[in-house]
Amino acid sequence: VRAPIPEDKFSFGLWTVGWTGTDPFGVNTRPTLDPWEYSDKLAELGAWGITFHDNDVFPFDADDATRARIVGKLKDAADKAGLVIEMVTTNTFTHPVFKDGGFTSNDRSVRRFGLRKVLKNVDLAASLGAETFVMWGGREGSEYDSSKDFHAAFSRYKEGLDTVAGYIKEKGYDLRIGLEPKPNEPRGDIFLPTIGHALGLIADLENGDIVGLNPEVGHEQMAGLNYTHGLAQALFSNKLFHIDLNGQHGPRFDQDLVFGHGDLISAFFTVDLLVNGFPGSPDAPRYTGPVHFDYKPSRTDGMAGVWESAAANMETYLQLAAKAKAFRADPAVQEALKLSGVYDLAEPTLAPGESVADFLAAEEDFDVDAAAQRDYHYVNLHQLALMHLIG
Ligand code: GLT
Ligand code: MN
Ligand code: MN
Ligand code: MN
Repeated sequence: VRAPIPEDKFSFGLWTVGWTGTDPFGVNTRPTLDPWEYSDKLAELGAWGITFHDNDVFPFDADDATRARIVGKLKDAADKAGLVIEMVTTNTFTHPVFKDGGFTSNDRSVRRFGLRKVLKNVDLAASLGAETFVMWGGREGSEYDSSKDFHAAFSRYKEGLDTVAGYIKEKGYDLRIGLEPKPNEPRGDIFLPTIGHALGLIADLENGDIVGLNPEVGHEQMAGLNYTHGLAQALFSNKLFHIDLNGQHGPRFDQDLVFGHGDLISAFFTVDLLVNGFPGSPDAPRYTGPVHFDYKPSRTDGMAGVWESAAANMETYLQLAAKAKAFRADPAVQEALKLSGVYDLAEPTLAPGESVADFLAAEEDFDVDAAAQRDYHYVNLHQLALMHLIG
């Protein structure tokens, strides 16, 4: 498989390769580098872009001068390395002040502080030319159902999102918000646990036109859900603004493995959707944004392992992309897709101009028994995919 090129639009969060291995049971196993050391190395590996939280770059309590100095240094390094800063996000989860959330804390003074931090970071994102502003509400949630007025919590979440989206519009920034769902961890239950929940809230926003999704593989799989289905529904609603690719083994703690190191066949069909689109719906929305990896180099790896695992994400994606292309181009697969009726689903159920009355009155020859016995041959089709994947 070929080496990554800028056209692949591979990007990485600075917090991914920058994770030093601290977890709830142990301290760091790797040193902390400066942000530009991570970005230089990512560029060398063939990445096209980087992303970060405000506090991946400058400390939580940095004054404006310090903030500007450090950000300027990173921006220079990114420019020199030819890296795009495609997404910026805000850390509203590490500092203890956010232990009950940023937008949905029961403490109003915390909510006002959190909203200011996010708005200030919107200005930064816009000034750096980022196109997406991710909002992962990691601490928006609860452990105890007694602890929140949930109606008020959703009202405050909505208020916060509408305020940020309204501010972006008012300033004329070329920025869209990507909500990132996650079912749990660090909170017992996080608000907006899945893609579907987020789509529901977005539909209730006043400024929802610039609010979409940044779905993460592992987060949907932690909820036992199918990531590719989720991407498909987000695309259907024109809300797939950004993606976080990684690996996960079903419902358990958030593993953030290398892409493909979890459910591999699911990863194959995710890439198939991304590079080939929907098989029978050529006019359907397609994802054209960055291929962003949000993984964690395992704690058992050292610094060499950090760069090996970063490269592994891109290598896996490129390998799966090549296989997905070959899968769709294979005449045997095309035959199988037809035999399974995959292309037939795109045909509307009612005829053009057919009224419900006409439809109900129509006398149709339909052999229930024959239709009930139809063999869809889905297993054979899936086996063809598997053979392309492992062959
Ligand atoms: C945090 C989380 C990730 C999100 C980041 C964006 S924050 O690292 O675990 O899944 O994408 O805020
Ligand atoms: Mn994750
Ligand atoms: Mn994560
Ligand atoms: Mn993520």
